[in-house]
Amino acid sequence: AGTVVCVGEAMAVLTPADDVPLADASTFVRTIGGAELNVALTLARLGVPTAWLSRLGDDGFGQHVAAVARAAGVDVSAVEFDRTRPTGLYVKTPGTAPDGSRRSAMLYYRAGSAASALSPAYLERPEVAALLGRAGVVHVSGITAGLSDSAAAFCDALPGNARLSVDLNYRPALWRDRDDAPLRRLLSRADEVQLGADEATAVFGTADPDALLRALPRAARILLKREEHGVLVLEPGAPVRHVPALPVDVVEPVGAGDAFAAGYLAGQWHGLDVVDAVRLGHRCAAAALTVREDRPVTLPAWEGLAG
Ligand code: KDG
Repeated sequence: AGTVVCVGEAMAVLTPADDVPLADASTFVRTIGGAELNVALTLARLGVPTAWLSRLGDDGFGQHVAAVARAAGVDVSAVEFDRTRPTGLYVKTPGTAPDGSRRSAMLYYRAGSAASALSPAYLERPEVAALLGRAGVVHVSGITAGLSDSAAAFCDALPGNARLSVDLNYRPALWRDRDDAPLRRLLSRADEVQLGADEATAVFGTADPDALLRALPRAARILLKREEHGVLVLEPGAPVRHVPALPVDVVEPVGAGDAFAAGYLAGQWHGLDVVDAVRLGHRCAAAALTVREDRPVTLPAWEGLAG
């Protein structure tokens, strides 16, 4: 079924130690994040041959990100290190929203990062072209299209030989001062789209299944995520199927969508039917929701899950 190639920015993540408010925090826990890297790490855990394409700063954070990915079995041989731009960073402060749900404040320090300099020129590097040439699936999120003008052009220039999976991943902070046309172009090229009902409403003004199928006519499948209610599987000309989510006590929600995407893509790679692949996605999302990290660090490897 080929390699799954995930494309997008990874960042160092700093979280105040001991749940101290950011204004009082002097000690931080360093982890790593970045939507597509999260997907890649979980795919590798689930036994899928996975590569990650991106640019990192030639700095300690970048070296740590690459080392974690490499140790997890993700092919990072085509990652480019930038001597002049830093690895992106974000600061996450877990908290509770007024309705009692777990919610994190996220402060991004990523403008001008190494990954924001992704551009069509990166695709011309021989090792990048070779990896993309043998990809079965290319997975990217809408975040990448919003990093910069050159990153938007990079998304436009992604080759079309592999199946393109796009997770909308709407980040208002990235689109506040930027026209979302690159995001729409990326979505309109996708063979598979994953999006939350709230994201669908933000970008298309509706989360109605028929309207979304009309808005994304190229997509052979849309997975419409309705938070704790589960996922609707939308396919042109086929009945809508509902796959309920698993009930969990949420510890920290960031990264659940990435874990879901990884579980779903891994399920497909291993030959599961769509409903079982979505169920695996739910299982991975549940594991991400119940840890502080941005990815399901407690998830068993594929052999453990399948058994
Ligand atoms: O999906 C999880 C991501 O939100 C997090 O790891 C950081 O990539 C990130 C982003 O842009 O928010």
